[in-house]
Amino acid sequence: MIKIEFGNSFVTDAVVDINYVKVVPQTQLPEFIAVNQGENFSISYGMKKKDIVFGLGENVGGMNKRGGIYESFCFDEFNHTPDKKSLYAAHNLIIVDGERKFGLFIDHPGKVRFDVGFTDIDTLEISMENPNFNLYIITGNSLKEIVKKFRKAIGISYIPPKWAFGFQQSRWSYPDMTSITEIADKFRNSQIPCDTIYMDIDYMDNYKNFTIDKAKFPEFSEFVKFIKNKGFRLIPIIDAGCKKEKGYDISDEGIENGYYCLDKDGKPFVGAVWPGHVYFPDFMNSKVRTWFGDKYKILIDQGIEGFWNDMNEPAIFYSEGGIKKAFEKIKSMEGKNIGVDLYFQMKDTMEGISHSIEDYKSFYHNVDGELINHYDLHNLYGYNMTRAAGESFVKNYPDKRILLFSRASYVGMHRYGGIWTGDNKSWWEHLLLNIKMMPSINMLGFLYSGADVGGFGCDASAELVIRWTQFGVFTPLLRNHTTLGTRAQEPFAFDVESTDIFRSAINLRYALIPYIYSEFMKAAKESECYFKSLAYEFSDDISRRVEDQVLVGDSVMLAPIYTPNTFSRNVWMPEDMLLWKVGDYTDFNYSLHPKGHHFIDIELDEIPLFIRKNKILVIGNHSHNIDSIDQSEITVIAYVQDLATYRLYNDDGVTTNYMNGDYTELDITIKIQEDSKPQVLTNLSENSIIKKINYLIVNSKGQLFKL
Ligand code: MIG
Repeated sequence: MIKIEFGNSFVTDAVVDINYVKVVPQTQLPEFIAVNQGENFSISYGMKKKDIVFGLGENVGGMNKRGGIYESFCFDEFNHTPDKKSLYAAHNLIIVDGERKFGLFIDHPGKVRFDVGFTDIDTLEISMENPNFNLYIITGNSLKEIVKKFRKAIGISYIPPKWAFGFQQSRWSYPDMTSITEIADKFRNSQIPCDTIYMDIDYMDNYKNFTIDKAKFPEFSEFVKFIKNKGFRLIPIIDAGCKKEKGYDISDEGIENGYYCLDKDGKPFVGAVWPGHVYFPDFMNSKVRTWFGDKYKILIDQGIEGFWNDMNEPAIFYSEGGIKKAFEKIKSMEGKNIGVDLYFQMKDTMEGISHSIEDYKSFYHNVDGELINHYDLHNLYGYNMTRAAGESFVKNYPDKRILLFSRASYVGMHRYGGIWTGDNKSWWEHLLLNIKMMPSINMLGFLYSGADVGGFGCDASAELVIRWTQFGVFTPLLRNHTTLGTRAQEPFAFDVESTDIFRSAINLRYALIPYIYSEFMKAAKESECYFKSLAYEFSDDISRRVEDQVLVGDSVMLAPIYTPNTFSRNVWMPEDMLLWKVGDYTDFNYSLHPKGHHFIDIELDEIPLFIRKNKILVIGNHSHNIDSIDQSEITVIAYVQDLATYRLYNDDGVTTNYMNGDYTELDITIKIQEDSKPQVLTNLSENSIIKKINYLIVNSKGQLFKL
């Protein structure tokens, strides 16, 4: 990977391992990349007809980004419609996969625009308002190799505790002890596994970060224990903005120490979010990160073990200055005959007060004594909020894994936490968007990620939540979440039959933990992806164009259903495959299919799971939560033509001891010669937690061997 510096770029700390980077002068820019110094600074590449363009992480559009314009500008975008150009993240990695294969990472904290053959069908043009940036060029023989090189340079992905791979339930909000307890009991009574319950903004005292509303939770730490005894962990939300209020320690301390962002006059910048007026911590300042990060301890001391960081683009409903101007404008219209022009002006004035560029340009960060305008560093804000928490966890609790994920992100934040994909809607289109986004997000190292299952905005039908959950079974972060005032969408919120289907799907998730966790951990350690597009592993022309199937780890392919009233679909099998339509996971049924196009029936209660040729899937048992799973028995499910091997990784799931070699690797080898019985070999040791291994091995003739 080579690095070329343009102008004087801000140090983002996205790339951390310089061993993988060679700095070269601009004169060594490869001849296929052109630099254009127009009104906006841009670089461009002439795409070939067959080039596929992957990347951009969390954004709209497909896996192949060709034909669209995308912008990196972290934004509180609650309407993920196809006309949008950005969501909450700035993931400036783009990979051209054609005869020439290379990746470009534009390390730049301001707005970056990617025109991927929209304006001119064959031109990839990347432009910036500000010409100070570092360009990284990554070459390799395959998409996989390019991603791996890039990932090595940006550092190892965040590792959550194992219980964070359980099913998680959220809504805005379960506001108090009664509602949370009720949800916990409903999970247990309906015998649906679940590990966590989320606390959205209403748990706080007047939306003040790190406080608890005493009326709703008189004895908070007792309540945390009470819920934990039922087998659940509580996960509170933390917002970026801190309430401006004399006497609130976080407000006061921040002001006394100059920890908040400043306006042009050097006074603390005041915006508004939930509690009305707020200050924004200056996360670009390392002292502020330490200060804010250590505040999480207040909740950790009360028994909390995980957090989600929200509104950190940052979202600003309005600023003091912005709303003043808006009122003046509206007042000036009062009494006038409001026709088309004024009508739209009035509407735009009110809508324009939120997340306005003018506001983003009106405050400053103190970076080592130098004041830098927020707009120029905008995309680093959420990243550094999550970094604040992540760094403080490592410092204060070096042995413990704490769950952490964020809404906004930039490249490099994957070292500190995961991401969820923000405010989607209960639309089928957003289930498909989720499927397409997962491989892209993984390329950036955000392995611990997922969408709001069932959709955040709007009311959801049982069928949508079922199909979404059936895909979510495979996303590391599996959380059902919805907004204020929508129809209940927990797995027990619909009819009895739906509840049964949810139970089977979620039971499968828990049974799959050995595989999911093993593949996740190996992906993190080896700078690999957990979710992959087919193009990642297969180079045939059809695999390269498939947009609605994904690979999960090394052994599994998915072809989810993502449209209503749909009970069959086309599936491209890039090689011979075994299909297991999973209803009840204890019932192994299967069919073999040769490489090619297939039209497959899939009932509402079935999850189609494809096992690749000469690959192995390992499952265990479900339980009501991760901690209580009996790990002594596993079942190896394999489709073997001649030879299959698998390495099952495991560790204690809660400490960081795995970093010092405290983990286990079970090697499984299965050999089949002609029609004979499979030969099985493992390195299982006597002191292993696993005491019994069952085998379900299918050979190329479709014969099943149960050993
Ligand atoms: O804009 O805290 O994306 O998950 O429920 C609303 C309330 C603010 C946005 C988050 C969403 C959360 C909600 N928050």
